[in-house]
Amino acid sequence: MSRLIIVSNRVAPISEGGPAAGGLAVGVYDALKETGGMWFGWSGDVVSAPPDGITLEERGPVTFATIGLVRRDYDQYYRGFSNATLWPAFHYRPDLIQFDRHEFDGYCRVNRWLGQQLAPLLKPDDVIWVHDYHLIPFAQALREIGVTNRIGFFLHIPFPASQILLSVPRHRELVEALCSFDLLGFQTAPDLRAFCDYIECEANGSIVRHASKPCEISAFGKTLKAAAYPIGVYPDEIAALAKDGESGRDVRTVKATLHQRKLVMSVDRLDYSKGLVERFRAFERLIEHQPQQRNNVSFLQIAPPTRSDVDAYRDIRLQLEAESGRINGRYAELDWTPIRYIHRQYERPVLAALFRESHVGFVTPLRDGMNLVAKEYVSAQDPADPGVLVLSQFAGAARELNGALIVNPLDIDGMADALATALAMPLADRQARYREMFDSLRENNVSVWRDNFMRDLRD
Ligand code: ADQ
Repeated sequence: MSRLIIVSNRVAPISEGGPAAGGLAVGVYDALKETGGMWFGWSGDVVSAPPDGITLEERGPVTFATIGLVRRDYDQYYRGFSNATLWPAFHYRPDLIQFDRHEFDGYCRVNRWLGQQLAPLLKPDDVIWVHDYHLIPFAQALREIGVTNRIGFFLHIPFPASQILLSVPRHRELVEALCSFDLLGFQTAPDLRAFCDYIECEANGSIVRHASKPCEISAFGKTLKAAAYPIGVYPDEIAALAKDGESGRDVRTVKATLHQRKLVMSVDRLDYSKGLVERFRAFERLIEHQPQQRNNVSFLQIAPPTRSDVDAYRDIRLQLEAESGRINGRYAELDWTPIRYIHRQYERPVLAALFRESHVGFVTPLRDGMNLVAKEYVSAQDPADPGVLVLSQFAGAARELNGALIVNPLDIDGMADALATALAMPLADRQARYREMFDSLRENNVSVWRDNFMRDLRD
């Protein structure tokens, strides 16, 4: 079989079977090991002078190919256009979009430069799979220098409705660039629909739709295919990690400090798309309106900072610190802190074990392509005494996890009510919901996501 070449902004720091590896990284790495191939992307280093070339590291049949970025490229391509323009726009926050034409030029320039670095390493029958919004112009860049290999693209974040996308200057160039891929993958059917709507209504393109095959798109003088491929996890592996971690130090500490109280838990990157402020307020509403919950339930929010050099991320951090301080100041008692807000990264086995310990998984993003935390929470539960997932209707995962209590993350009272329902839910109901969700996670695990995408790309 032909080699697989994965291209992503960052190359995952894989230590085989190691705790840092998330579902996506493990799924993609598995595919690479099966077919042999290469994982190419930014090393994560900002370097003082343009790098001499790519650093290659062989691990069995897989080559990790990484390269540093100079400060200007980092600022324009990564911090600028990717994270201050595309990320807010694609998460339906046009109010947060910052656009600078030099950053857009830098974004396109870095994509071309990365393409030029990769091209000499390619073999004629390699299949290339590009990931995420940092690399929208990557296929176009490769085509311009004569690369004819099959190239697919998977968008991990939502694809916005046309009216939102139109607020991004140069949107037409972005969508035209997307049409240089052979296959586009989206997380959910609504994301695919939003893309098709742009093609038909804004780009004068045409679409042939099929019931169980990717649709065929003609636009900008190109033809390509597109479909939804919801990303999954490996639920059995997560369940095993969670069980193993039950007696670990961190879990014992949390249990000891809970003193039999119930635990509501959330884990996110600290990002304004994750709905953290609204979530804190919903927990406050619960203890405000239901005094019997006070001193009987604690909320643990784990959220390590990310992208802290983008303004909007500094703002959300300050806002959350203020909210948790205010709520705790108002309700805390000598032996009870309502909200435990922890600003750091935990390893996967610890998170899995904490998920298993908690009575409610509270996952309420304002927008999210999929949200793997929701799937990991369900996977980690004890089948004999599972917790309840409270999930935002705006997470891609809400379309699959039918046993969750689905909430609107802007409806603070509705979220507080869902928390109360979850905390009081009888065992039989919890078990039925858990079983349905676990079975569906097993059926649509991350291998299924990867294999379906690769089948359609090779087709
Ligand atoms: P993210 O926005 O990062 O991913 P999510 O899917 O929830 O969102 O998390 C990705 C991984 O990071 C999960 O495996 C999770 O366990 C881990 N993680 C999150 N917070 C953590 C923490 N505090 N400590 C340690 N690990 C943590 C993007 C899109 C999502 C999409 C994924 C995959 O935004 O919508 O689901 O890609 O496609």
